[in-house]
Amino acid sequence: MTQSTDRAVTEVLNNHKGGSQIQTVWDRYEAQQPQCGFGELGLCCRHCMQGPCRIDPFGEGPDRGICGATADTIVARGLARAIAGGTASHSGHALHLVHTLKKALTGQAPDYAIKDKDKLKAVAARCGIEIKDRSSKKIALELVELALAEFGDKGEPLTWAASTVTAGRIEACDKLGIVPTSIDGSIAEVMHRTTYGVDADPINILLGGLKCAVADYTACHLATDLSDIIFGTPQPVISKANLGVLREEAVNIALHGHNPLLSDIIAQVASDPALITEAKKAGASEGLNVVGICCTGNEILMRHGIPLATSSISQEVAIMTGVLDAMVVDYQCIMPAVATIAECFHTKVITTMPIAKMPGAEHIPFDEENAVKCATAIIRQGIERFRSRNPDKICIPHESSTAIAGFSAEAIIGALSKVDADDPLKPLIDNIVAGNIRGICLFAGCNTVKVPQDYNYVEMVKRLLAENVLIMATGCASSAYARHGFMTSEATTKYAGEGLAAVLTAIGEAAGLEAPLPPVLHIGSCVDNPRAVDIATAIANKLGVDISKLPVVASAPEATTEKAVAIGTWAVVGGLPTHLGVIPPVLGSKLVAETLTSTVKDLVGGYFVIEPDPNKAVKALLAIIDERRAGLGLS
Ligand code: BF8
Ligand code: SF4
Repeated sequence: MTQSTDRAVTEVLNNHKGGSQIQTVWDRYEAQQPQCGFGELGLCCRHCMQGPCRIDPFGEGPDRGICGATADTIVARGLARAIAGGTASHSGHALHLVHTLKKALTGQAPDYAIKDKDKLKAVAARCGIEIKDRSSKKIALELVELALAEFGDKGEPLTWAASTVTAGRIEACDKLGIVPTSIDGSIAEVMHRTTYGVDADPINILLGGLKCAVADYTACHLATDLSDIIFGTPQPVISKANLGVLREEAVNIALHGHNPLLSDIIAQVASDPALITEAKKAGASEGLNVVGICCTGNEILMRHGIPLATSSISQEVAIMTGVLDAMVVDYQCIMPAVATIAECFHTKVITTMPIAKMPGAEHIPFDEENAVKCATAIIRQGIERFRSRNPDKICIPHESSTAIAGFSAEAIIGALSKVDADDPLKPLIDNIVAGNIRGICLFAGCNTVKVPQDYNYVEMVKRLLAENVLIMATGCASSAYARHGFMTSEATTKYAGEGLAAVLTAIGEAAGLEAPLPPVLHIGSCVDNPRAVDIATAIANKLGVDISKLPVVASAPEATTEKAVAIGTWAVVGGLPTHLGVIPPVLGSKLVAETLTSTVKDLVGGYFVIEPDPNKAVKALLAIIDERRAGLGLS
């Protein structure tokens, strides 16, 4: 099967010099065939040691587990646990930021500070904290305490959720009893109710999953806000994306994972002239070249213009270029296989977090209290490793695209305010009403080995742009569009329909770019998905309708992780019809599948659209956009 539609990835897969023993994610996928049909349908349960239990999907074998759990119960429990897993990841990420900001404010983490005071004040005010003439430090300390309370037993609705969505969303969640009062408590509750002999009612379990997903939204929003406060709110920046950003004459260090707490500091330290001189002394005439992989790559691309090397599914391929001197990882979406592949090259894989170690990698604990010192030590490891690079193993593809990134909600409103300073949202809304922008689609989520890398993303976006749908992207979706050249002004001319192209050109020119805005707006990493909600909420509030009425949809056409499941679920609760291009393990229960794709629509307005064919998916999303336009009385 085709492994990737990314030419750089394919070039390295075909021509790498690592030897025939190299196995990539695609080889291991082949080796797993055929995958277990019970697992694919969600019909296997291992929640107790009497199991594993399997339900026969054809109705000829057992229809209950040993405890009596039905297919509906088992499938619902599996899905709820996936949501809890994703939420735990985002909770850990967000809490790490809160603790570090607290340490920075109390002098224990001197390498971090409040970089964006305006964002601090805006977030604090939104959360009900008094601003007046108070110092940034006092405001931030109060914000930190408020943030910490979101993780514990707050006993009331979570501030980061309640203060960022429409009144209609709060009402819908209230009615269903899915308003979380603790991020971590919601995760624990799902784990509790899905253990042996607790919740057996599939609908009740699913509601627990939806509640946990709202907690996931809360954690993501909190992480985005704190990252902006500590490292600055992204603004448009021009950079490059794809494996061609690796350089033969430089020490190449890839930052891979998620949290900017590590990557932003390394990105800053990499411009230290002393370290650049050290790299040159080691023989790298072009000094240091820091690049990004996965979401941490998006974080440093948006804030520092650091080039993006590749996305999650092709992380091994970055090593197979033979010029990656160090791969520095924190947590999430890091395949244990990278350390194995690195054995065939000179690359040093460096783990940094106490909860994420890997056999075969070197562990250098990253300590926020000595962040710059740790970052310097990590970069020196890369410089040292450069000396043992084998020139015979080099295989750098030439492919890289220009990518304009950094479209935070603030940056988008900023660009719009150049068109109408008094009422920045007006140009956007007027063009939605006039049909120049038929709708908005948020592309989120991962690549998967089950779809040729980026195929669904590219096929879908070409058609949606031609139909005047404005695109926002996060996570590996934004990586796909950056690598395939959709984040350029030229892409607007090439792919956007007439109405959309005219709008993007007008905004781009008013903003002083002398060219159109790109048709795919890079709004961040996966935790940054709430930036899209912020924009949708602002539009909805201005129009006086709920988000569930807007011609706004979401798609995760190549979803992989539990985090993607959690995000997709809160997008649904947020009122967005949400397409999945990979079939999640729920088809073993007609009840669960129907609830997610249909019944939930009457409850929250959003629902899942499961469609592996990208052309059919586009048709379905356009029909939904038109249905919602009609609902608003728009043609
Ligand atoms: O959080 S899109 S593969 S890198 S989970 Fe992972 Fe999926 Fe990529 Fe970032 Ni998001
Ligand atoms: Fe089987 Fe029930 Fe145990 Fe699951 S919880 S493994 S269905 S006995």
